[in-house]
Amino acid sequence: MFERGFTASELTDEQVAEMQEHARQCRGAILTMTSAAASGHPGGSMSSIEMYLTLYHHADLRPDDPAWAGRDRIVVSHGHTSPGVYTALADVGFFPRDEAVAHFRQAGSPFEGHVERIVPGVEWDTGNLGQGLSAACGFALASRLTGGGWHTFCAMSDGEQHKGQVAEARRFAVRHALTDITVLMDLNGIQISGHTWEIMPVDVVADWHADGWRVIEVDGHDVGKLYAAVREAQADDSAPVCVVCRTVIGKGVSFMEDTPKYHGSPLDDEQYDAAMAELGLEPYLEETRARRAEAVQVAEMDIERPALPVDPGTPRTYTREKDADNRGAWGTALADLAVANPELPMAVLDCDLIPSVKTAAFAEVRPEGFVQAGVGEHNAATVAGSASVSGVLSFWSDFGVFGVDEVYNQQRLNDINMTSLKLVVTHCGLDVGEDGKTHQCLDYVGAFRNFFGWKSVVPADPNQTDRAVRACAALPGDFAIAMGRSKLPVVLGIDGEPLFASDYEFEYGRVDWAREGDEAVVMAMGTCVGASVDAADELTTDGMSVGVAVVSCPLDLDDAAMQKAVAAPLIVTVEDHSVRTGLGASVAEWMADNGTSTRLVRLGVDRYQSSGAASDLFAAAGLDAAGVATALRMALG
Ligand SMILES: Cc1ncc(C[n+]2csc(CCOP(=O)(O)OP(=O)(O)O)c2C)c(N)n1
Repeated sequence: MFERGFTASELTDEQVAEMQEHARQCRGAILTMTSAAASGHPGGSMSSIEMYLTLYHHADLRPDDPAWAGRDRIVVSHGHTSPGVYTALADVGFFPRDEAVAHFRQAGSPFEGHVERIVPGVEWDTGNLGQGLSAACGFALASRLTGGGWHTFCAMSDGEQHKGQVAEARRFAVRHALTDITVLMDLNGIQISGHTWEIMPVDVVADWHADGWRVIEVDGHDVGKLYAAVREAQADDSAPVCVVCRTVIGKGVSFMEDTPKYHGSPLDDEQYDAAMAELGLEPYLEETRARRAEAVQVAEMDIERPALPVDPGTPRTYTREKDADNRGAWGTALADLAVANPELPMAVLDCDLIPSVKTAAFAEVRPEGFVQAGVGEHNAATVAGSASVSGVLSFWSDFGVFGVDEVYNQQRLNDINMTSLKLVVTHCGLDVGEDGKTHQCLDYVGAFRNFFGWKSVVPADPNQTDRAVRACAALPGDFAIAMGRSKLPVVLGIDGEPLFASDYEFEYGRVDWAREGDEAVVMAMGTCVGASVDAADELTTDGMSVGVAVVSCPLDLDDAAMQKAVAAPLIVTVEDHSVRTGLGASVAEWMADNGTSTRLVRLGVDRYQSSGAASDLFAAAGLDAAGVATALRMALG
């Protein structure tokens, strides 16, 4: 047993010898599990193993209570070295080692090819290289905002130092003085296709220095020196510290050492026997293969998307007397939430768009929760995600094209990590206006359609925005609340009163009816609702009966509302979104799944439009009131 919290000033000779023995046993386990699975990454696992043992033996963790709130957070960014991580976690008692060795990379087992949170002791699913340091920044930020007081460690590889997101995260850590992050970098000089200096040379020491980190270099296989370096790094409050561990891939088995092949190739039976003999260990591949046929015994971590106790405050009501924009309503609701929940840790990530995404009011009332990430969206997406699983109500606001399209894989990885991020994207659709094609985010529903967890909310006016923001803040899971840029007329009900005010409550998935009618139903989303209501009113004046359904949750259609809509002979969907993948696609899918054959006309965006006033772009795309009315008249004959 070693003391936790890096309290001992140094390792004794006996402890060094003990740790070396742990490392030897772990190397044998790494080779056995990868050979039994006939896949996996033994080389980097063997170069990183002393790093992992140092962290898991000495960080402030409770292997018998892996979810203990005050634990130090350890993120392993090079998730392919899972054999090293699993054997080190087992070494300190998180689960029986045999289970991980026998069931590595086996269908149904938690011991997946890349580290996953379902394994006790793993904090963040990785494997998409370059994202781990950002996750560590989110954990460190959460420690500060919640007062949790934990230290955050991040293990990284040298291959991933090519990635731009790593540089974004380095600068973010320094900008926010996240000095309680310690990085351990496995500098083994090898990646998949060869040596790092052949693939893409990176001067890691200079890079980390240049961004304001302190760098300590150490022999990553000398457990005594490694312990001392990490202890020194952890205690340093002047800057975040990167401990560069000089290592050898495949360390401990001569024919594997410094050989790129063993980045990702397991040993065959003959090589395995030779390697185990060199390590001085008895082979146990046959027994492992036999155990592989047995059921997995280990208890997985029970992971839920967190929901925090949020007081929604008092909703605001916007009226027709003064047009307002949805983004202004979002910014005001956000500041209201901060005021209504003074004790609730909140973070709002910004990527240099304060005036546009309307987060200034929040920054005013909760300056410590306002987190500037600069033009570093990949980092911001991951920071916001990991903070959201650590007791922080976490928002990120950006333009749609940056918060959705720029960071598709980061949002996908957030989903896999069961985050509870509230993404508020403005300037979506043609409503971005004069910024033109490059800024037209036309897939804010379609992109999230591909993920299994994300929910998409597209409010119709400032009143619905206000209530949706307050409601989503209290819900578990990832929500993308998408809106345009323009000021919008408040949507009125048939009684002439604001439809989304008074006793209206936002309920995820519910469709709201702005008009009733049975000759046709217009199903409209977001910015297009106002024009759709105007068009329906125009046709009603001409004696036709046209209903308008306001769909704010296009990925989860309300069955009762759909049954009502398909009772009409015609449905027209209207959206400021790609007509291929948004609301129209959802309605078509629902109709096909439910065997209905109502005529469907889909209005939306079918090409990137030019740069110009949003009203002109809507008119050109047939998405203004005149365009919707014309489409209705044509379809109704
Ligand atoms: C973003 C991303 N791009 C590509 C890959 C594919 N990939 C897996 S491991 C690896 C090279 C890794 O080098 P290093 O992390 O230094 O690993 P080592 O050989 O030391 O184990 C690559 C390119 C990936 N996992 N993630």
